[in-house]
Amino acid sequence: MEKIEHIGIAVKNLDEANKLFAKLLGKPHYKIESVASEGVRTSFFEVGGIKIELLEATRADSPVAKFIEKRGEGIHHLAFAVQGIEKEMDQCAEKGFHLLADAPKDGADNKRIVFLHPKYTNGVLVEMCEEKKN
Ligand code: CMX
Repeated sequence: MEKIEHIGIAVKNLDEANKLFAKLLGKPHYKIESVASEGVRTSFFEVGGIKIELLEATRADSPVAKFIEKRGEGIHHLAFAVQGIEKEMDQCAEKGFHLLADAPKDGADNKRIVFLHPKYTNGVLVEMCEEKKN
């Protein structure tokens, strides 16, 4: 793992949360992007080289909708930048972590992403992400 790439925060209403975080951070979000496969609409803020990703569910069976229903709004995941995501996945599996997919998927912000089950990481949903090479 190279560095924290972003912190994901589950919100009920992205437009309202964008206003609130802009007030808190003193600058607006720099982009909004939907990821249909994950059932989310996201927005990004940047603070000191780290991104904050706000996540709003776009359908009832989205992981974010389930999360908010069970636990309310709040920190949803911690994402680490990696180089060579397949190799990192193999190493995590060897170390006993539980990968939530067999292969990386396309995520927001031009990334390939994979998640580790929070049950095996002290209740924290961990994402590994790698910039897509275009
Ligand atoms: N952080 C910590 N714990 C979480 C969690 C999260 N984000 N999401 C779910 N859990 C916990 C639940 O609270 C529940 O705990 P208990 O068993 O103690 O009650 C347990 O995990 C199972 O939760 P569930 O609601 O029954 O949900 P599922 O088992 O169906 O799914 C998970 C859980 C993590 C496998 C699923 O949410 C997942 O695949 N997440 C990865 C994908 C994702 O989150 N995508 C959205 C973001 C996309 C993006 O960033 O672009």
